[in-house]
Amino acid sequence: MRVALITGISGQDGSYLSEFLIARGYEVHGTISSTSRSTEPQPHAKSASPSEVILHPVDLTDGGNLTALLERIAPQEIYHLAAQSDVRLSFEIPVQTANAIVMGTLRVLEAIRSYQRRTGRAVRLYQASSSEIFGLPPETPQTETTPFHPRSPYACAKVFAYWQTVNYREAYGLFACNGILYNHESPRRGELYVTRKITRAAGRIKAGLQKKLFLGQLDSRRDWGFAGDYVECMWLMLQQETPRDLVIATGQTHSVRDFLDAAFGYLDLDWRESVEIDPGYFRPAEVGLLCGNAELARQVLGWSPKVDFQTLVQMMVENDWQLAREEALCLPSPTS
Ligand code: GDR
Repeated sequence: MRVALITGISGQDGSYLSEFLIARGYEVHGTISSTSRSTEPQPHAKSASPSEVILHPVDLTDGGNLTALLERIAPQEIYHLAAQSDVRLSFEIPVQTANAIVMGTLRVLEAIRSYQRRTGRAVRLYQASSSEIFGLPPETPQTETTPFHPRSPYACAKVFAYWQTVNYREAYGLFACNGILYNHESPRRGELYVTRKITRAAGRIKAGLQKKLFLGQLDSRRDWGFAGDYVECMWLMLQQETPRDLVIATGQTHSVRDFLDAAFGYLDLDWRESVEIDPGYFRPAEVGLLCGNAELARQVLGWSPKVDFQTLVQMMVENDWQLAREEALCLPSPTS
């Protein structure tokens, strides 16, 4: 039986990835942090059942801890997803963000190197890179050769993690690769990311549970895909003969306004009646437009996204409209 370890398994991607791997017969282990913040995406309670995933409370600030875990479970594949992944929050807690991403990734790489040296067993590593490393890109769409221009403490940390992964591959021959994933969403997305914040609010406004939705920059454009599609790439990248860094994207870009139109429109609502701008959500440096070209992933992995923008929005709105109706049913009636 193949054994996989997912760091940060309690997030959206860990949830879809663990389901994906279990369906392929893997024994799936996951690390969870006892210090994870409320801004992290939701636990995967609704997906892979806890009995099918073996969880290990591992502090990624303690490298020895991780090496001991590798020796115990002997994974062939490691998916390093753990991070502080909220871009806006990274401006408020840059040091913790760097600790989690920079040192967390380095510890994973070092743990693998020392484990391989001692046991002679090969391990493959997927490193969750991000389109945020392009920040203010000189070209659109971006490819694997587009220069990086990170625009947040989060993105700067991700640039370090990217190059450290490349460095371990080149210096020590590690099978390690970076998936440069553009924004990927789903009904399991954390509620502080803009898409889920919008679909949650649309459902609650429709159900009469909420009146206003406070947002920041509505002109930002992102290449939004479906997280369930993207975890397949993580796995495919580790099944190749040689490790490669790949851009994973849909090639379509939409603004936050477009997302509002689609989400509120699906429930016959006009978002202009509910949305107010709160400058508190503006970022000190904003990433205005990201759009990826995943042609190389298509050639190398034979992958292309299955879920388009409209379907993604519908999927999220339907889920959150249902949640809001359940929430409304649980509320005491005004007369009781
Ligand atoms: P992003 O995702 O920063 O692209 O990073 P997010 O959904 O947070 O923001 C997208 C855009 O929407 C604008 N925006 C708001 N964002 C949030 N969160 N809340 C708001 O109220 C709001 N109003 C407007 C933002 O300014 C931004 O321009 C995500 C994360 O998952 C990263 O971890 C990952 O690496 C990248 O995607 C790829």
